[in-house]
Amino acid sequence: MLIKQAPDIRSTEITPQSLYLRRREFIRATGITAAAALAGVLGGEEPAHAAEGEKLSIAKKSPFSTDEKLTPLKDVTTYNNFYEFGGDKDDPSHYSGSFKPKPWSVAIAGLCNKPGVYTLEDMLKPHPLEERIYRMRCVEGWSMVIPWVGFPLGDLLKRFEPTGDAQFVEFTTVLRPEEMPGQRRQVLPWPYIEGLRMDEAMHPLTILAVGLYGETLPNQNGAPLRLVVPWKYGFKGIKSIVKITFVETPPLNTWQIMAPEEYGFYSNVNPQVDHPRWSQARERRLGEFFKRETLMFNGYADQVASMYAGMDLRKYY
Ligand SMILES: Nc1nc2c(c(=O)[nH]1)N[C@H]1C(S)=C(S)[C@@H](COP(=O)(O)O)O[C@H]1N2
Ligand SMILES: [Mo]
Repeated sequence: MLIKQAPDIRSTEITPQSLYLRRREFIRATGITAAAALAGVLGGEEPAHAAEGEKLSIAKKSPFSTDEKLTPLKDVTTYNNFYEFGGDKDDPSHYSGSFKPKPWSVAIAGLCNKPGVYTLEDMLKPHPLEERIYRMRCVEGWSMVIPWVGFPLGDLLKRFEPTGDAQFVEFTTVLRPEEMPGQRRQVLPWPYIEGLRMDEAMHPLTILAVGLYGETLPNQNGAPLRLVVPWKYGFKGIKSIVKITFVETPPLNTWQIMAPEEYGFYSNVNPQVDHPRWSQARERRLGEFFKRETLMFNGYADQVASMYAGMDLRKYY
Protein backbone atom coordinates (compact mmCIF):
# COMPACT_ATOMS: atom_id res chain seq x y z
CA MET A 1 0.00 0.00 0.00
CA LEU A 2 1.17 3.46 -0.84
CA ILE A 3 -0.75 5.39 1.82
CA LYS A 4 1.68 6.87 4.30
CA GLN A 5 -0.14 7.08 7.57
CA ALA A 6 0.03 6.17 11.20
CA PRO A 7 -0.17 2.37 11.72
CA ASP A 8 -3.47 3.10 13.40
CA ILE A 9 -5.36 3.90 10.23
CA ARG A 10 -4.15 0.79 8.47
CA SER A 11 -5.74 -1.32 11.14
CA THR A 12 -8.95 0.67 10.66
CA GLU A 13 -8.95 -0.16 6.98
CA ILE A 14 -9.08 -3.84 7.76
CA THR A 15 -11.60 -3.42 10.57
CA PRO A 16 -14.91 -4.90 9.44
CA GLN A 17 -17.62 -2.29 9.14
CA SER A 18 -19.73 -4.01 11.80
CA LEU A 19 -16.94 -3.48 14.32
CA TYR A 20 -16.73 0.16 13.35
CA LEU A 21 -20.46 0.55 13.83
CA ARG A 22 -20.34 -1.07 17.24
CA ARG A 23 -17.50 1.19 18.31
CA ARG A 24 -19.56 4.13 17.19
CA GLU A 25 -22.44 3.08 19.44
CA PHE A 26 -19.97 2.78 22.28
CA ILE A 27 -18.61 6.24 21.70
CA ARG A 28 -22.10 7.67 21.60
CA ALA A 29 -22.96 5.98 24.86
CA THR A 30 -19.94 7.45 26.65
CA GLY A 31 -20.75 10.96 25.41
CA ILE A 32 -17.31 12.48 25.71
CA THR A 33 -17.03 16.11 24.58
CA ALA A 34 -14.99 17.51 21.73
CA ALA A 35 -12.68 19.28 24.12
CA ALA A 36 -11.80 16.06 25.87
CA ALA A 37 -11.42 14.24 22.59
CA LEU A 38 -9.24 16.80 20.92
CA ALA A 39 -7.08 17.78 23.85
CA GLY A 40 -5.24 14.53 23.45
CA VAL A 41 -5.31 14.39 19.70
CA LEU A 42 -4.37 17.86 18.57
CA GLY A 43 -2.55 19.37 21.50
CA GLY A 44 0.33 16.97 22.09
CA GLU A 45 3.92 16.97 20.96
CA GLU A 46 3.83 13.88 18.75
CA PRO A 47 5.57 13.87 15.37
CA ALA A 48 3.70 15.32 12.41
CA HIS A 49 1.80 12.21 11.39
CA ALA A 50 0.74 11.01 14.79
CA ALA A 51 -2.39 13.15 14.57
CA GLU A 52 -3.66 11.19 11.58
CA GLY A 53 -5.95 8.31 12.22
CA GLU A 54 -6.42 9.02 15.90
CA LYS A 55 -9.79 8.26 17.42
CA LEU A 56 -12.20 11.10 18.09
CA SER A 57 -14.89 10.91 20.73
CA ILE A 58 -18.28 11.73 19.35
CA ALA A 59 -20.64 13.40 21.75
CA LYS A 60 -23.78 13.56 19.66
CA LYS A 61 -25.77 11.55 17.23
CA SER A 62 -27.20 13.69 14.46
CA PRO A 63 -30.77 13.59 13.18
CA PHE A 64 -29.38 14.84 9.86
CA SER A 65 -27.52 11.60 9.12
CA THR A 66 -28.60 9.32 6.29
CA ASP A 67 -28.88 5.60 6.99
CA GLU A 68 -27.58 4.68 3.53
CA LYS A 69 -24.71 2.24 3.22
CA LEU A 70 -21.36 3.86 3.99
CA THR A 71 -18.74 4.13 1.25
CA PRO A 72 -15.79 1.97 2.36
CA LEU A 73 -13.01 3.89 4.15
CA LYS A 74 -10.57 2.68 1.51
CA ASP A 75 -12.52 4.48 -1.24
CA VAL A 76 -13.04 7.59 0.89
CA THR A 77 -9.27 7.89 1.42
CA THR A 78 -7.89 6.86 -1.97
CA TYR A 79 -10.37 8.37 -4.46
CA ASN A 80 -9.95 12.09 -3.81
CA ASN A 81 -9.90 15.49 -5.40
CA PHE A 82 -7.25 17.66 -3.75
CA TYR A 83 -5.32 19.38 -6.52
CA GLU A 84 -2.72 20.65 -4.07
CA PHE A 85 -1.48 17.03 -4.11
CA GLY A 86 -2.03 16.31 -7.81
CA GLY A 87 -4.77 15.95 -10.38
CA ASP A 88 -5.45 12.20 -10.36
CA LYS A 89 -7.86 10.62 -7.90
CA ASP A 90 -5.11 8.58 -6.25
CA ASP A 91 -2.55 11.40 -6.12
CA PRO A 92 -3.71 12.90 -2.80
CA SER A 93 -3.31 9.57 -0.99
CA HIS A 94 0.15 9.07 -2.52
CA TYR A 95 1.59 12.56 -2.25
CA SER A 96 0.20 14.06 0.96
CA GLY A 97 2.51 12.20 3.33
CA SER A 98 4.78 15.20 4.03
CA PHE A 99 1.93 17.55 4.85
CA LYS A 100 1.88 18.67 8.50
CA PRO A 101 -1.63 19.41 9.79
CA LYS A 102 -0.35 20.13 13.29
CA PRO A 103 0.04 22.66 14.81
CA TRP A 104 -2.77 24.54 13.04
CA SER A 105 -4.40 27.91 13.38
CA VAL A 106 -7.04 29.79 11.44
CA ALA A 107 -7.17 33.53 10.76
CA ILE A 108 -10.58 35.14 11.18
CA ALA A 109 -10.83 38.36 9.20
CA GLY A 110 -13.16 40.86 7.58
CA LEU A 111 -16.50 42.18 8.77
CA CYS A 112 -16.75 40.96 12.36
CA ASN A 113 -16.10 42.22 15.88
CA LYS A 114 -13.66 39.49 16.88
CA PRO A 115 -11.07 39.01 14.16
CA GLY A 116 -7.80 37.33 15.08
CA VAL A 117 -5.74 34.19 14.79
CA TYR A 118 -7.21 31.25 16.65
CA THR A 119 -5.52 27.91 17.27
CA LEU A 120 -7.50 24.91 16.16
CA GLU A 121 -7.78 23.72 19.76
CA ASP A 122 -9.24 27.10 20.78
CA MET A 123 -11.75 27.03 17.97
CA LEU A 124 -12.92 23.51 18.77
CA LYS A 125 -13.07 23.65 22.54
CA PRO A 126 -16.69 24.78 23.01
CA HIS A 127 -18.12 22.55 20.29
CA PRO A 128 -19.27 18.98 20.91
CA LEU A 129 -18.31 16.75 17.99
CA GLU A 130 -21.08 15.06 16.07
CA GLU A 131 -21.07 12.30 13.57
CA ARG A 132 -22.84 13.33 10.37
CA ILE A 133 -23.35 10.67 7.75
CA TYR A 134 -23.81 12.66 4.55
CA ARG A 135 -24.34 11.89 0.90
CA MET A 136 -21.58 13.63 -1.06
CA ARG A 137 -21.85 14.36 -4.80
CA CYS A 138 -18.88 15.48 -6.93
CA VAL A 139 -19.60 17.69 -9.94
CA GLU A 140 -17.79 15.05 -12.03
CA GLY A 141 -20.60 12.53 -11.44
CA TRP A 142 -19.49 10.25 -8.61
CA SER A 143 -20.91 10.12 -5.12
CA MET A 144 -20.14 8.67 -1.71
CA VAL A 145 -21.70 8.32 1.74
CA ILE A 146 -19.23 9.53 4.35
CA PRO A 147 -19.46 9.46 8.16
CA TRP A 148 -17.93 12.86 8.93
CA VAL A 149 -17.03 14.02 12.41
CA GLY A 150 -17.49 17.73 12.95
CA PHE A 151 -19.73 20.49 14.24
CA PRO A 152 -21.98 23.16 12.71
CA LEU A 153 -20.01 25.97 11.06
CA GLY A 154 -22.67 28.46 12.17
CA ASP A 155 -21.99 27.79 15.86
CA LEU A 156 -18.36 28.81 15.31
CA LEU A 157 -19.07 31.84 13.11
CA LYS A 158 -21.45 33.36 15.66
CA ARG A 159 -18.60 33.59 18.16
CA PHE A 160 -16.73 36.05 15.92
CA GLU A 161 -19.78 38.36 15.82
CA PRO A 162 -20.12 39.08 12.10
CA THR A 163 -21.47 42.59 11.45
CA GLY A 164 -24.63 43.38 9.49
CA ASP A 165 -22.60 43.99 6.33
CA ALA A 166 -21.21 40.47 6.34
CA GLN A 167 -23.33 38.80 3.65
CA PHE A 168 -20.87 36.11 2.54
CA VAL A 169 -18.06 34.03 4.00
CA GLU A 170 -14.82 33.32 2.16
CA PHE A 171 -12.59 30.33 2.97
CA THR A 172 -8.93 29.92 2.04
CA THR A 173 -6.82 26.74 1.90
CA VAL A 174 -3.26 26.73 3.22
CA LEU A 175 -0.48 27.72 0.79
CA ARG A 176 2.51 25.43 1.33
CA PRO A 177 4.20 24.48 -1.94
CA GLU A 178 7.01 22.82 0.03
CA GLU A 179 4.53 20.29 1.44
CA MET A 180 1.99 20.30 -1.39
CA PRO A 181 3.57 19.20 -4.67
CA GLY A 182 0.56 20.31 -6.75
CA GLN A 183 1.08 23.91 -5.62
CA ARG A 184 4.51 23.94 -7.29
CA ARG A 185 2.69 23.99 -10.62
CA GLN A 186 0.17 26.60 -11.68
CA VAL A 187 -2.63 24.15 -12.49
CA LEU A 188 -4.98 26.28 -10.36
CA PRO A 189 -4.55 29.82 -9.00
CA TRP A 190 -3.33 29.09 -5.46
CA PRO A 191 -4.46 29.21 -2.75
CA TYR A 192 -7.79 27.45 -3.32
CA ILE A 193 -10.73 29.71 -2.36
CA GLU A 194 -14.38 28.95 -1.67
CA GLY A 195 -17.37 30.87 -0.42
CA LEU A 196 -20.87 30.61 0.97
CA ARG A 197 -23.72 33.05 1.37
CA MET A 198 -24.25 33.86 5.06
CA ASP A 199 -27.51 31.88 5.36
CA GLU A 200 -25.83 28.85 3.75
CA ALA A 201 -22.90 29.15 6.14
CA MET A 202 -25.27 29.36 9.13
CA HIS A 203 -27.46 26.47 7.96
CA PRO A 204 -27.46 23.56 10.44
CA LEU A 205 -26.46 21.07 7.72
CA THR A 206 -23.22 22.96 7.02
CA ILE A 207 -20.38 21.60 9.10
CA LEU A 208 -16.67 21.94 9.60
CA ALA A 209 -15.24 18.44 9.69
CA VAL A 210 -12.18 17.39 11.69
CA GLY A 211 -12.58 13.68 11.11
CA LEU A 212 -14.22 10.81 9.28
CA TYR A 213 -14.98 7.22 10.23
CA GLY A 214 -14.47 8.19 13.86
CA GLU A 215 -10.87 9.37 13.44
CA THR A 216 -9.04 12.58 12.61
CA LEU A 217 -9.05 13.52 8.91
CA PRO A 218 -6.40 11.91 6.73
CA ASN A 219 -4.29 14.53 4.92
CA GLN A 220 -5.89 13.66 1.58
CA ASN A 221 -9.35 14.47 2.94
CA GLY A 222 -8.41 17.97 4.11
CA ALA A 223 -6.69 17.67 7.47
CA PRO A 224 -7.05 19.12 9.96
CA LEU A 225 -10.19 21.15 9.15
CA ARG A 226 -12.42 21.22 6.07
CA LEU A 227 -15.85 22.39 5.02
CA VAL A 228 -18.71 19.98 4.26
CA VAL A 229 -21.87 21.27 2.53
CA PRO A 230 -23.83 18.18 1.50
CA TRP A 231 -26.38 19.77 -0.85
CA LYS A 232 -23.65 21.34 -3.02
CA TYR A 233 -21.16 19.81 -5.43
CA GLY A 234 -18.05 18.52 -3.72
CA PHE A 235 -15.73 21.31 -4.79
CA LYS A 236 -17.47 23.70 -2.40
CA GLY A 237 -16.06 21.56 0.44
CA ILE A 238 -12.74 23.37 0.73
CA LYS A 239 -9.98 21.51 2.53
CA SER A 240 -7.22 22.42 5.01
CA ILE A 241 -8.71 25.83 5.84
CA VAL A 242 -6.40 28.54 7.22
CA LYS A 243 -8.54 31.63 6.80
CA ILE A 244 -12.21 32.58 7.14
CA THR A 245 -13.18 36.08 5.99
CA PHE A 246 -16.54 37.82 6.39
CA VAL A 247 -17.25 39.80 3.22
CA GLU A 248 -19.97 41.87 1.60
CA THR A 249 -20.01 40.37 -1.90
CA PRO A 250 -19.84 36.78 -3.25
CA PRO A 251 -16.22 35.57 -3.19
CA LEU A 252 -14.74 34.45 -6.50
CA ASN A 253 -14.16 30.76 -5.88
CA THR A 254 -11.32 28.89 -7.54
CA TRP A 255 -13.35 26.83 -10.02
CA GLN A 256 -15.38 29.86 -11.01
CA ILE A 257 -12.11 31.66 -11.84
CA MET A 258 -10.94 28.63 -13.85
CA ALA A 259 -14.13 28.10 -15.87
CA PRO A 260 -16.94 30.54 -15.03
CA GLU A 261 -19.39 29.08 -17.54
CA GLU A 262 -18.96 25.60 -16.01
CA TYR A 263 -18.79 26.29 -12.28
CA GLY A 264 -20.89 28.92 -10.55
CA PHE A 265 -20.87 30.37 -7.08
CA TYR A 266 -23.87 28.39 -5.79
CA SER A 267 -23.14 24.95 -7.27
CA ASN A 268 -26.16 23.35 -5.67
CA VAL A 269 -26.60 19.74 -6.74
CA ASN A 270 -29.29 19.91 -9.42
CA PRO A 271 -30.14 17.01 -11.75
CA GLN A 272 -32.07 19.39 -14.03
CA VAL A 273 -29.21 21.78 -14.76
CA ASP A 274 -26.53 20.06 -16.81
CA HIS A 275 -22.87 20.91 -16.74
CA PRO A 276 -22.01 22.33 -20.20
CA ARG A 277 -20.01 19.19 -20.97
CA TRP A 278 -22.12 16.47 -19.30
CA SER A 279 -25.49 15.67 -17.77
CA GLN A 280 -25.95 15.91 -14.01
CA ALA A 281 -29.07 13.71 -14.00
CA ARG A 282 -27.33 10.59 -12.70
CA GLU A 283 -24.36 9.63 -10.59
CA ARG A 284 -22.17 6.64 -9.82
CA ARG A 285 -22.04 5.83 -6.14
CA LEU A 286 -18.53 4.53 -5.44
CA GLY A 287 -18.64 0.77 -5.02
CA GLU A 288 -21.82 0.39 -7.08
CA PHE A 289 -22.06 -0.74 -10.68
CA PHE A 290 -25.31 0.82 -11.88
CA LYS A 291 -25.79 4.56 -11.90
CA ARG A 292 -28.47 6.08 -9.74
CA GLU A 293 -30.64 9.17 -10.17
CA THR A 294 -29.19 12.34 -8.70
CA LEU A 295 -31.60 13.99 -6.27
CA MET A 296 -32.44 17.70 -6.15
CA PHE A 297 -30.13 19.39 -3.65
CA ASN A 298 -28.54 15.95 -3.28
CA GLY A 299 -31.59 14.76 -1.35
CA TYR A 300 -31.53 17.65 1.14
CA ALA A 301 -34.29 19.72 -0.55
CA ASP A 302 -36.62 19.59 2.48
CA GLN A 303 -34.00 21.35 4.56
CA VAL A 304 -32.47 23.79 2.06
CA ALA A 305 -34.82 24.54 -0.86
CA SER A 306 -36.41 27.49 0.92
CA MET A 307 -33.09 29.36 0.87
CA TYR A 308 -33.34 29.50 -2.92
CA ALA A 309 -37.07 30.22 -3.28
CA GLY A 310 -37.65 32.57 -6.21
CA MET A 311 -34.11 32.19 -7.56
CA ASP A 312 -33.57 31.05 -11.15
CA LEU A 313 -31.33 28.04 -10.52
CA ARG A 314 -30.23 27.96 -14.19
CA LYS A 315 -28.88 31.45 -13.87
CA TYR A 316 -27.50 30.98 -10.36
CA TYR A 317 -25.85 27.60 -10.99
N1 LIG B 1 -8.23 22.92 -1.21
C1 LIG B 1 -8.97 22.08 -1.96
N2 LIG B 1 -10.17 21.69 -1.52
C2 LIG B 1 -10.93 20.84 -2.28
C3 LIG B 1 -10.47 20.38 -3.54
C4 LIG B 1 -9.17 20.81 -3.97
O1 LIG B 1 -8.69 20.45 -5.05
N3 LIG B 1 -8.46 21.65 -3.15
N4 LIG B 1 -11.27 19.54 -4.30
C5 LIG B 1 -12.73 19.61 -4.05
C6 LIG B 1 -13.51 18.59 -4.75
S1 LIG B 1 -13.70 18.79 -6.42
C7 LIG B 1 -14.14 17.57 -4.10
S2 LIG B 1 -15.18 16.51 -4.93
C8 LIG B 1 -13.92 17.34 -2.65
C9 LIG B 1 -13.45 15.92 -2.40
O2 LIG B 1 -13.36 15.65 -1.03
P1 LIG B 1 -12.84 14.21 -0.53
O3 LIG B 1 -11.57 13.92 -1.27
O4 LIG B 1 -12.64 14.32 0.93
O5 LIG B 1 -13.91 13.22 -0.89
O6 LIG B 1 -12.95 18.23 -2.10
C10 LIG B 1 -13.05 19.57 -2.55
N5 LIG B 1 -12.15 20.43 -1.79
MO1 LIG C 1 -15.53 17.47 -7.04
